[in-house]
Amino acid sequence: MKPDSPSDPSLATMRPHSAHWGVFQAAWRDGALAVRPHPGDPDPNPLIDNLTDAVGHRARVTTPMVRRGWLERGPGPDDRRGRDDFVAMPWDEVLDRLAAELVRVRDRHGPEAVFGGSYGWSSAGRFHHAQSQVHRFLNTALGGYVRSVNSYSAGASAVILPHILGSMDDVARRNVTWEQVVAHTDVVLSFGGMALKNSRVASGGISRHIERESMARAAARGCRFVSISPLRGDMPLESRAEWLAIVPGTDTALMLALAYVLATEGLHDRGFLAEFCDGWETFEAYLLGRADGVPKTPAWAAPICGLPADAIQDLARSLAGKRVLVTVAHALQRAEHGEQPVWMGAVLAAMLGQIGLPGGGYAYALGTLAHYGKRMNAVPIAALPQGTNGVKAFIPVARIADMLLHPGEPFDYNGKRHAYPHIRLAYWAGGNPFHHHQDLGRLARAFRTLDTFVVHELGWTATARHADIVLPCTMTVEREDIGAAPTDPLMVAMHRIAPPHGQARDDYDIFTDLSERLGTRQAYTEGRTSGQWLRHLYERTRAALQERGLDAPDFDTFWARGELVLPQQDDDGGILRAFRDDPAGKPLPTPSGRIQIASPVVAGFGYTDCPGHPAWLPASDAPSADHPLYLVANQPATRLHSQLDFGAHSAANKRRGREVCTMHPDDAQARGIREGDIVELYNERGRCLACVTLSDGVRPGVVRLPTGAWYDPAPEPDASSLPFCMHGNPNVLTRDVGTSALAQGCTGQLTAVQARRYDGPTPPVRAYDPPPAATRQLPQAAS
Ligand SMILES: Nc1nc2c(c(=O)[nH]1)N[C@H]1C(S)=C(S)[C@@H](COP(=O)(O)OP(=O)(O)OC[C@H]3O[C@@H](n4cnc5c(=O)[nH]c(N)nc54)[C@H](O)[C@@H]3O)O[C@H]1N2
Ligand SMILES: Nc1nc2c(c(=O)[nH]1)N[C@H]1C(S)=C(S)[C@@H](COP(=O)(O)OP(=O)(O)OC[C@H]3O[C@@H](n4cnc5c(=O)[nH]c(N)nc54)[C@H](O)[C@@H]3O)O[C@H]1N2
Ligand SMILES: [Mo]
Repeated sequence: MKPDSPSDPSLATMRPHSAHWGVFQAAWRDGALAVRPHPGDPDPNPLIDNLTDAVGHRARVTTPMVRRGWLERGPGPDDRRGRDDFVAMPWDEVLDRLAAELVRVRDRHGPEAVFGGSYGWSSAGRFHHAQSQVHRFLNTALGGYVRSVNSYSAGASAVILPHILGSMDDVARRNVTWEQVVAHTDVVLSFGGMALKNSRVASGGISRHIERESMARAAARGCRFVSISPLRGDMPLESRAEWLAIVPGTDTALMLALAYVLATEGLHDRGFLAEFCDGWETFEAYLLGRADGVPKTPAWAAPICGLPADAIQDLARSLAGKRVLVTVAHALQRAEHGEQPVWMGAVLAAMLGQIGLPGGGYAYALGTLAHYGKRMNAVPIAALPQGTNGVKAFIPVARIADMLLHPGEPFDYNGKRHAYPHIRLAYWAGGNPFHHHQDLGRLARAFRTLDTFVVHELGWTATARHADIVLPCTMTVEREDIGAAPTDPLMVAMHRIAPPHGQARDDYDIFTDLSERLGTRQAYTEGRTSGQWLRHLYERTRAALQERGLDAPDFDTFWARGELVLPQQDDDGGILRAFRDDPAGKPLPTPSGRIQIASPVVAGFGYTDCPGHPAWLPASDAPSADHPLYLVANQPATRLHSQLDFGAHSAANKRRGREVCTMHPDDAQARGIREGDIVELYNERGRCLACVTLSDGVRPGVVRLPTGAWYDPAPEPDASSLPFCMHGNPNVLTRDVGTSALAQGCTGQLTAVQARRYDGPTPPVRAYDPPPAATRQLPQAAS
């Protein structure tokens, strides 16, 4: 953040813009971006500094590029994907070739052979939202595409929550707010913590980061925060939290033991269970051991969780009769059997009887993102309509490699059996599967089965390197857009700050020119330029403001002002409060209309990895003699996912050019590892290097390596060798299996590894260097 004093004459040139990590102001000066946070932001996100040197960085894609093997041999499966060189090509020619390939695939195999899920966060603007753009393009040009459902964020919870409470949106977004925590909560019992690094990010943008001050104010009033996590840093100092350093992946066992104490000491709210819940008896039989012979006592849980039995007992007793808020971070369900802690967290909250009361009950995922715990806007915000998808086939988002490697084979999902479609062409814009997916060696093999892989990117991510056609797109600061999120009152006129880099073009303009070639331009554009779309999309908000008799400036006024404050709804507690106040009149949207402590529907699916009530199911991917450490691969503090990993703030926090992994001093000493050493983390799937820092803020037996370092594989000597990342991408190590047959969510948060000091040669990280460019030896395509 460049500190401009208010008297700085260049202030006038600072213009508003917005990113997922915050609203900011910026100016283009001498080939770099000067940025500073929105003046109203009490706790700005340092991630905005990643923008300063990003625009002209060498990692940017400057011109359309085509992989040499694809150009010379045409579409088809190819082992050279990811290690081939690229040929630069003029826009007209590359779009002619891509249009011809789209037509070939559509006419020969139909749109069910095109994968357009294109998962990813892209950028914050509501119109140039790449994932919406690619969906709209595929719908209008091809009649549809194979889509993906759910997210890497909440793959398990998005499926289990509707069976037990209500939709993700109702349980995470429209539920307990930070205002209520400040005013009412006695105890925040937080599984996975509420790390400020995470809660300063919101999809679509955020203008005021209030989490730090909210926790400080609640703590000052006497609210007690208890953080259950393998990492101390998951709760900010301001919360004055107690830290219970649990063994990763064992929260369900701890919750069961807490429930056991409540149930056997008569501390549970029987009235609440009887009036608002179903299935208590079924669950109680399991909890007390009548069903399986194993009472879930603190003594039973203690060795599983690595916490003393009396600490568990004391914690349980301290909760009864208090306004307790149970939170469960997304991280816990990004793991094998990830449905269980989400469900059991709700059951624990139900036993405490506080669900639906202000500041009490269950706030799934509060503190993991800035769009939770806020009031909802009272007027709609801009969104690009995506059109109609004529293809029925879909996959749960994290089953991408399974789909590509096993076309035609069956998979289970939420009570039904489906079959994987046979994909020939994948189209990605706004996501980085070589960031988000697990077991990257397997993912690379999966992408090699395609005929054609198309990627729009602003940088040479590993995904772009594995593509056949790479189209350079603009960065958010190189175009105009509207910034808004449904839980933030500030709508932002995102001004263009910098000129487009190289030959980069907006995704919208690329799709417009492709649509022209496919004869579907009118359907895609509806006759509008991007500037006309912004005016059109703004109109929805303006009309809603006008209807409420509020200040409803026209577009040009909004644009000149730079921002517009939107009205927000009352802090009404959402569906859980409504249900508590009127259980008969406002039943929950679950099969029984009540909180489902046990679910006959889920039981009826017959999944052994997700039974009909929450249960402790040990993970198969747990530390072993060969791989004795738990790897926590969590969200990075210095960037959003892989975005702008090359940016100033992210780069400044690397060490010796590599990602930093955190290890307990005892684990380091046992391996002869010292502060600042280069270490190798490895298991049966892959290896990676990282620079180590030692800290007693991680539980012994746990190493932390955050996600987001761009994948930088060493050249593979042969096809059978394990991938070896020079930079520190933990997804070479994580496992590519679903959470369960119910949700099939991703399990990237945890895996088992071994670590050793790395004394071998440490080649420089090449992740940001553009791939080798070849000169073309082919005749120009006739177009
Ligand atoms: N091991 C492990 N893996 C994880 C997780 C974990 O905890 N552990 N977390 C998971 C989670 S929660 C998530 S949400 C995913 C995130 O995974 P992604 O959302 O795929 O990650 P991003 O890095 O945000 O990818 C966005 C990409 O879009 C590009 N982009 C930005 N703006 C534009 C644009 O305007 N147009 C185009 N065409 N491209 C653009 C960026 O350069 C970037 O490459 O990762 C998941 N992966
Ligand atoms: N700076 C930054 N912020 C982000 C993101 C980012 O990439 N960068 N990504 C955003 C996105 S898309 C999402 S979905 C959210 C994700 O929010 P989360 O998924 O909750 O975030 P993580 O940092 O992966 O995990 C939070 C903490 O959970 C702890 N944890 C891991 N496993 C266990 C376990 O088994 N038990 C317990 N008790 N704790 C465990 C870890 O110590 C970890 O630090 O974050 C958002 N915020
Ligand atoms: Mo996420």
